[in-house]
Amino acid sequence: MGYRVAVVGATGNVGREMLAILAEREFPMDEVAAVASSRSVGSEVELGDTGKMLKCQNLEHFDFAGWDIALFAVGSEATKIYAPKAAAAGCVVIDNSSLYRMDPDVPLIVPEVNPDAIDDYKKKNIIANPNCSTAQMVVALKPLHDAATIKRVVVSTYQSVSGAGKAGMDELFEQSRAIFVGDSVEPRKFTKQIAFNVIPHIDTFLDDGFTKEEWKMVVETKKILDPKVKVQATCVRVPVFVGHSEAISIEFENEISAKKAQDLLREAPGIMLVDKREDGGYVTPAECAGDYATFVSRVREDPTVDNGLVLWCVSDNLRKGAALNAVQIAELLGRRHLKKG
Ligand code: 11C
Repeated sequence: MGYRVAVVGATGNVGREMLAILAEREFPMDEVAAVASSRSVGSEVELGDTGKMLKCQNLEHFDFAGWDIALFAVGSEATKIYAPKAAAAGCVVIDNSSLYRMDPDVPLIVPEVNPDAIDDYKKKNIIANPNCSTAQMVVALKPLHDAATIKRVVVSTYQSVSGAGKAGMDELFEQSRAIFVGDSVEPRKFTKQIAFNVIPHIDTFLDDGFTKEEWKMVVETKKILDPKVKVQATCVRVPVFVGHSEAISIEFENEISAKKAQDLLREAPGIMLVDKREDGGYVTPAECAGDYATFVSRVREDPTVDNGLVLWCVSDNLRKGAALNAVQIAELLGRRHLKKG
């Protein structure tokens, strides 16, 4: 016996990956529904590459009663209306938007890092999925924090355009083409030209000069990993289609060598260490797209602080950063709370 699972936002970048990953990981499902806004009603999406086509159902009229789990991948506005309805109907919502992440009654989960926090999910029947740039970072930090206690993290991100949805991907493609053929480039989704450029601005500006994306990395890391860890982030959009990269500097309470960190990272769940100190002995986003792992490379000691390390971390932002983490949460929920069969 399996679950009845609804994927809400099934036609978007993340929703499609959710369907693909449910199929790839053979999540036990008796039924799966593709749910989307009224614009997509009648269109079909495939369940991964199983050949099984799902007709999109209208979110406005979808009855969540009798459904076990809903994976939400719609913006905060739609989530605000429909997630509480689903939760009240007895369906556990795993939400990819930022709406509930900092709600004290909603667990914010990365299964490799804080699985026990899921036990609180019944307070609202909602579980939050973190921001993509946070998810991969905390997976890399966890084994190091357990070994030597992290005091402070300084991170610079190199985030792909798929983090901004299909419109972001289309804009990179169209601007690249326009530049090649000598046409003019008009930014639409992004604030400046993204093709052959980098933009130090993701999400809205806050009063202190940081952006909301940077703030999310601070507060979400504290909630998932440890409230005592200080984080300072600069988030940058780069002309890459899929895969976020991060250069992370970490200061620890206790001594930890690069060798010890490599040994810990090699064994840690969800991590693939690729760290040969030679040409090409590291991972780039072009190689991580479509993969599950959080890749770590270039682990080295930071000679400018006591007990410091620096590393490079890359992951598929649509997978570990969104859809994979959501399906892993569903698997964890199934193992701990919603047992079937
Ligand atoms: C980006 N990280 O790359 C964002 C996308 O809070 O879930 C995901 C935003 C979020 O633009």
